Amino acid sequence: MNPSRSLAVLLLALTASNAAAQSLPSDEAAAQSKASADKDRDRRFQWFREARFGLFIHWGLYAVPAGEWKGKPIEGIGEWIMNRARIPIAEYELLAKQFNPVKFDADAWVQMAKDAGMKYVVITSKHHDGFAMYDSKASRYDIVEATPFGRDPMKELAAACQKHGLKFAFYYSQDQDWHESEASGNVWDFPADDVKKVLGRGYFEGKVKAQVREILTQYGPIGLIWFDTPRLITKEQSQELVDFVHSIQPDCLVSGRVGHGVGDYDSAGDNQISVGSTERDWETPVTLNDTWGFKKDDSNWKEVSVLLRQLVEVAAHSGNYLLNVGPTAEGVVPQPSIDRLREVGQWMKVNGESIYGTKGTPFRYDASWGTVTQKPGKLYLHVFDWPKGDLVVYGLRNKVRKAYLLADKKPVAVSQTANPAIDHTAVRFKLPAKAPSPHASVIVAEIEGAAQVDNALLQQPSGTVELNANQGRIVAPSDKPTMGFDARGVATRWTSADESLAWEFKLVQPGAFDVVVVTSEQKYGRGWEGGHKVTVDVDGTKIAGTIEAQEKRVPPHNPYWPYAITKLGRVTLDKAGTHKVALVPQSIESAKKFGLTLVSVELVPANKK
Ligand code: FHN
Repeated sequence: MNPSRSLAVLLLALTASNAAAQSLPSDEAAAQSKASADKDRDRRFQWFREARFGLFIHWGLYAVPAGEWKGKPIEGIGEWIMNRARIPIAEYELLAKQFNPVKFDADAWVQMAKDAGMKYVVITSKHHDGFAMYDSKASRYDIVEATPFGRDPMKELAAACQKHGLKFAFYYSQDQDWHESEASGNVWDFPADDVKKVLGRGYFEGKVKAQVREILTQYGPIGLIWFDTPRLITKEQSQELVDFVHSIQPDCLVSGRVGHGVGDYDSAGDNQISVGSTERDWETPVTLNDTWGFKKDDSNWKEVSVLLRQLVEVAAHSGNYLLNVGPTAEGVVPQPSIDRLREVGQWMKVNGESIYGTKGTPFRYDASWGTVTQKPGKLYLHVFDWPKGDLVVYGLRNKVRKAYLLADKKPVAVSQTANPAIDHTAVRFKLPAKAPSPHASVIVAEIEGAAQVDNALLQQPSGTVELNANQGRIVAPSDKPTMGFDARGVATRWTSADESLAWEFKLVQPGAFDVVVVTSEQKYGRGWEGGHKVTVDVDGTKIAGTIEAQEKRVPPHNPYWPYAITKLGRVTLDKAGTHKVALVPQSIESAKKFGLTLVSVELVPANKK
């Protein structure tokens, strides 16, 4: 077909489809356009949902001081050294002269990511220090012009990703730029910063958009742009940036941290492992130690078991896990990072099927033994705590056709029981004595039909009843309660004693239970408040007490947010079936504004150690 004829045919088709859309009743037209938007979104997100696991790389001039300035260690994350040590621009700029990563090997980095089972790489094209780690014409403050290295590492990384079949993506700090007076963040060189209300137009057009154009035009297809720390940016500017990205590469995804909820997908807080099953695409960035950019004295490396547990839990809530490395100024990925990624990769080689392209758990909550991912016709049971006897799963309604261990495909015997009196079902898996993996062992359960589960909150097979805050019903005098839930599902802004939480759950094994209230400290153990007077009401029996940290518990998937445990008292429930629990505060201490940071109310079998 000649081009003018094909244009005419296209126009005709468009006119016809417009006419058809116009003749539809408006809600039908709206439904049609939503369906086509959803289809397009599914197409754009296909690789992201398939991937589930990516490599984050924080690499920049901050790797030179590596956490130390003028002989003194500087507290906090490595890439923030300019800010934390209040380093004047003129002094920080000199680091460029020392930045010569002669050991940088793009192929080795990408091979490392691939061997770890990662499917995409996101690297800092410009972090808050304002230095471009690629060949920028919009600013001379860049790796090619300002360093002895003189190469564009992003060109090499883009090529290596292309070669190894990984998606390539960029981080870009759009709001904080400590090198620029019109951006946010630098209050030591530009003290007027704190009175600024918006990003300067000169900066936004001349640096941000100019550089975003460069990173979207110089390196081939870019999987996503990871904007970060929206502060001064207005909603209009965030939207402008999203539209700008899409105008250059329509399929490039934009991270939620572009600001104001206008990104293509949500970004959880740093190192936060979300618990809420979500329909929206999301991702969580995680550090291997405590820093993002290289810091020579940070040796607080996470254990492989913690990393794998996080990866699984994120996938079990339909999210992506973006795990960070901070290479040195020589271009070397620290050995402890390489070692951990290699081990994660060994697990992924065996168990990747249970992560890639899966959807989150059909259950409303994670079980005490582990969690679940799924594909059509298959449930992947990720068992973190390998049971001594059988593994019992409550609440699955489907018939299980067969089950096997993912590691060696050895069959697992299954039996299913039902208790119609309380509308309860249980599946029992007969497991070998030894767990296939010390980290997370996967049992594949092939089921008939789409997964169907009991929507009630269920007592765990271990006997414990775990009532998570975000599964409770908020009872408040107003329909706009102050309290809410963070990405971890923890109650936040619970500062009013007029607000309470209520749950209903199904008890399977009656007995005596200790009533335990689990609250969470804020990140790194700071910011917890106790002293709240509360009552836990179990079917009308009231158990009162004060929230205090009688014990600490470090949740394996969220090591930066330790829990405080308060045992309030004991209650006996002698009938299986539905029961009611409410947590009603009498007074809440909130001088520090944290208030009652509830994780869960637990009923723990009284004889359990
Ligand atoms: O301030 C940055 C930080 O340096 C790092 O880049 C992380 C990664 O998620 N994002 C910001 C803090 O949330």
